[in-house]
Amino acid sequence: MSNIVAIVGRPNVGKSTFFNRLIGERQSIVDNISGVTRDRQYGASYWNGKNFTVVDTGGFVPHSDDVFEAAIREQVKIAVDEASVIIFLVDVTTGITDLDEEVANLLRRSKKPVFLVVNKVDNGQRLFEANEFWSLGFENTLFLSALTGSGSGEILDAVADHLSEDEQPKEDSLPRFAIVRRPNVASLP
Ligand SMILES: Nc1nc2c(ncn2[C@@H]2O[C@H](COP(=O)(O)OP(=O)(O)OP(=O)(O)O)[C@@H](O)[C@H]2O)c(=O)[nH]1
Ligand SMILES: [Mg+2]
Repeated sequence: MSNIVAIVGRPNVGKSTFFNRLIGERQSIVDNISGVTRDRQYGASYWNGKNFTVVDTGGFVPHSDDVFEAAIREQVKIAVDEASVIIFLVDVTTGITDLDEEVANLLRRSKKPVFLVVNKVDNGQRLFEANEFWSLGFENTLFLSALTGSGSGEILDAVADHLSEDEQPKEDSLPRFAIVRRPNVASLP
C-alpha cells in the first residue's frame, strides 16, 4: 500500500529542484531517508489527503557517456519496479534529446502510470515551445516551472489520483508540539 512517486529523467532537467519543492511543502515534518544507493534521495510529501514518498533519481557519472547512459537506464528500471507513479521530467529549453527518447522507450513498456512533465516552462513563449513534447506520445503530458512552482498543483492533483488513501488519519502522523515559554525574568521587578 506504499505510495511512491519517482522522478526520472536525464541530468539537469530539474529533478532535484522539483523534488525539493515537493518535500519542502512540509519541510518541518519531512523525514529524509538516505537512499538505498548513493544516487537516490527519498523524501516525504502530502497532497489531497494522501501521504507519499518522493524519489529523486541521479545516475550521473561524469566523463563517461556509456556508463552515464547505463546508470540512467538502471535508475529508470528501479523506478519502474518500485514506484506507484513515475514522473518523467524533460527540459523545454533543450527540446527533445536522444536521451529523452531512450528514457521514453523504457517507460512506454511500463504498466505503471507515467506523467511526462515538461519543466522550465517559465513563461508563455516556453509553454508554446513545450508542445513539441506531445510527439513523445504520452497521454499524460503536463507543464511545469519547478523554479516558480507554476503547474505543480495540477501535476500533484493528477498524480494523487493514482495514489492510495492513507491508512491512518492524517493527524496521527503529525508530530505534536507544546509551546513552552519561560517568563522573562529580567523584566520582572
Ligand atoms: N529556468 C528554470 N530553470 C530551472 C527550473 N528547474 C530547474 N532549473 C535549473 O536547472 C538546473 C538543473 O536543476 P537540477 O534540479 O539540479 O536538475 P537535475 O535533473 O536534478 O540534475 P541531475 O541531478 O544532474 O540529474 C539548475 O540550475 C536549476 O536551477 C525551472 O523550472 N526553470
Ligand atoms: Mg539532481
